[in-house]
Amino acid sequence: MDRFHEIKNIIPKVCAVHDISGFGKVSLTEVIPILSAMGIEVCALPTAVLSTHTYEFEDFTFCDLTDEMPKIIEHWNKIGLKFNAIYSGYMGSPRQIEILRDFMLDAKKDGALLVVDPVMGDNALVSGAVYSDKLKGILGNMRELCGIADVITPNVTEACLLIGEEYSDKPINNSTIKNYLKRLSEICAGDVVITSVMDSENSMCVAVYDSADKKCYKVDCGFVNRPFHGTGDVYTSVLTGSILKGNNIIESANIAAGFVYKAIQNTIRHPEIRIREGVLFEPVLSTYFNKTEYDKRYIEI
Ligand code: PXL
Repeated sequence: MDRFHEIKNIIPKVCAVHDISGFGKVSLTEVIPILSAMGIEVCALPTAVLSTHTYEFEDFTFCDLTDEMPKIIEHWNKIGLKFNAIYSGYMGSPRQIEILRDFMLDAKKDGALLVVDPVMGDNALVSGAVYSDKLKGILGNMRELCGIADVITPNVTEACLLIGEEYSDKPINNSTIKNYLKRLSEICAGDVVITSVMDSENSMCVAVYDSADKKCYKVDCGFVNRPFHGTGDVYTSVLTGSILKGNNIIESANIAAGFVYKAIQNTIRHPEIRIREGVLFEPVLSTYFNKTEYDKRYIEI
């Protein structure tokens, strides 16, 4: 999967296709600072502008940018922009996914890495009215988008939606994890990373299918008995940056899990921070990416 290093930019350029939610730390307000701190340039292709994200907020504003997207892409084509990667997250409408698919297929011909986070919901609750109303339309398109990706990063809810499995909040054993990974790898030809997997009553992990060696892994995320919001976008931002820096999928999944763990530890020290405000990842940015070695948190399953 080295083709994306051949695209000649002074530093890697990632096109981030996400919404911008003004408050609450998800999507672009996480993707941009994290990838910048990793030494990667972010070009933003916003899908929507919201006042806040949609989890635990009511009456948020929502401005759909579907009609802007082709215009932005056309301008970029005109000035000859080439991306080392395209990383997509929250999409506001099924039509946006079609626009994104064509954009990704073009970039793939040039060798771009395609990372798709099929953002659709969490904890079985397809969170927020924005999600639930549009889910039906989005799911089919999202599945198709996963089909062209090099890496997909669904959480367990999204993994179940994609493979047509009933979601359960009970812990999942290794053979079920492997079964989900295998079925997702039939949808996506590349690597599969399932986030927020509860693998026992008191531990969480990330499950990884490495398409190069056809092996399954579990990356330990520790356990915290309090939910956190916005960690999926933090995780996939670090994962994408790490792959672009030359690490393989399991090393990258490991580095990303360590980053989220540290951000959560910071957040726990401040119980006054509400779930909907997201995690305190900012203090971790200045030190975490300078390290040459990271604790190994993964095992093969
Ligand atoms: O990736 C999470 C996310 C992104 N964008 C919006 C959201 C959420 C999760 O709640 O509401 C608007």
